[in-house]
Amino acid sequence: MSGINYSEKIPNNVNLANDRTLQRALEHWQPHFLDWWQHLGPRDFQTADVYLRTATSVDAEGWATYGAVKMPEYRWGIFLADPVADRKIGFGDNMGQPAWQQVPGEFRSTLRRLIVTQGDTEPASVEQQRLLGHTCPSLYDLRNLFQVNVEEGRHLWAMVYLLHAYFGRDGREEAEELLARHSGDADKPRILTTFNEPISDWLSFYCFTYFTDRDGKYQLKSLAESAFDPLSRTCRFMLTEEAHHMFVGETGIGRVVKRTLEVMKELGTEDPAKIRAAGAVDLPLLQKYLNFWCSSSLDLFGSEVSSNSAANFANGLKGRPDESQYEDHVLRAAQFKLETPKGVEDVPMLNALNEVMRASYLKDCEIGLKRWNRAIERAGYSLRLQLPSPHFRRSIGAWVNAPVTPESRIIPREEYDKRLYEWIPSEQDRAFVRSLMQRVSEPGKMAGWIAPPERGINNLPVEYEYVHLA
Ligand code: BYC
Repeated sequence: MSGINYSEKIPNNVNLANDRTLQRALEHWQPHFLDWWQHLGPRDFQTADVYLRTATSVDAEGWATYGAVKMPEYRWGIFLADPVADRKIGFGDNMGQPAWQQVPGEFRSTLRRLIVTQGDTEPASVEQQRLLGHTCPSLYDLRNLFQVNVEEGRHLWAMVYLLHAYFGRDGREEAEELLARHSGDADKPRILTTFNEPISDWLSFYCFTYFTDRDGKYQLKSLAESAFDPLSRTCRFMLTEEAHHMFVGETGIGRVVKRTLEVMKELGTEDPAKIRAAGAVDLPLLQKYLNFWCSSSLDLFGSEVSSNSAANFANGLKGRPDESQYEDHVLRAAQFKLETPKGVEDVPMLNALNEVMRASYLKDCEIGLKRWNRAIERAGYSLRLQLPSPHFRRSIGAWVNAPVTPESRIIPREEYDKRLYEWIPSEQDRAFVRSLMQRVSEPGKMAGWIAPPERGINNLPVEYEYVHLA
């Protein structure tokens, strides 16, 4: 089961050849996907040879092979993690019953909505990043961008497979819609807020892969717990790819910090203006980018109090990440102390699961900050990068539009409006970052605002020609 059949038009490990109707439906969708990729995927690099990894098996050992591929020829396919024998539902009111191999009628529209929402983010991120190739800081980074992009494309395939295989005509229509909505489109935007934000510079790309892909990790982990087994297996495999995306974010920001510290040392100054004049990203500017993307990504967990999340959990559709680490898997009696602008309120735990997940996500976000701050400390500077308060700049939930500073202080609205661009990038800040974004595409060369990575891809040297520009 683990092996993937690459001899078919759509590589897969789901025995697609045995289900002619499904195979035909997906083969009908395939050219629409390729057309979307050509028009809204990475612009101007479709003929380049990119050193990409491709999934060849879904088991733990060596699921990937590496080689030069032109992106439109990447073998996007349908890969599910191996089934767990006799898998049982691990949480909610149906706990202990066999996992579902089909969609129960009563949960059809909710499950479809969850799958569509997940699926919508994947092509959205490719659209957001489509122009970044023009300003890559190195071929190493360009290759990583494209790796992320093709894998997001494959994650779209994963969700489209579920829609086609389990949701009939509605599912096929939703699959078409996934290619019809576009990031930032005034009439047909992507579903979730963050996926309509432009990513027009590499600092944003690293922050997005650090914060937003990490939301992906948490959402996929919670869907991997689902009683709907095909969804669980699909998400389990997607998670193996997600790790690299967060690596790109964490090491990308780490390399920016490293380069900035070098410039600070060379110049003997912490003055942001002098650091900018030397062509590097001053740390307060980086902090603004962290504030922007972290606060935006926090919205992706939904409202603090959510009847959707309560029903999804009770019905077994969506669990908590790593559900087995908890003792109570039913949560009918548990309460949660929720902080709101009016004070602390007791709410049923079932309704507070978005907040529970947001809190564990934030803890995970701290890991990179600790590492970057260690580098700053070692270099002898007192500044520390921080995560913004989870109540800062929220546009969903209990803290929506509340005038809260990144340090969690509630301040008068007027002061907040006046000071907002002390905390997130102003147009001037963005223009400066854009001015740094000059393409560097000679093997081994690096833009001046970012340090080289510690090592290359798949044991190759950093100087390797990861993208051969045709
Ligand atoms: N923007 O009860 P509520 C990834 C909607 S990232 C716009 O507060 P609920 C990736 C919500 O949809 C992971 N709308 O929250 C990363 C609902 O609308 P409907 C993506 C929002 O339902 C990088 C209404 O508000 N996966 O994979 O408990 C690159 C009330 O909802 C937002 C998923 O998100 C928002 N920020 O939870 C590539 C998993 N927040 O349905 C990929 C699937 C909420 O009433 N989605 N709304 O019309 C879900 O589990 C849930 O839909 C949410 C919201 C967690 C998003």
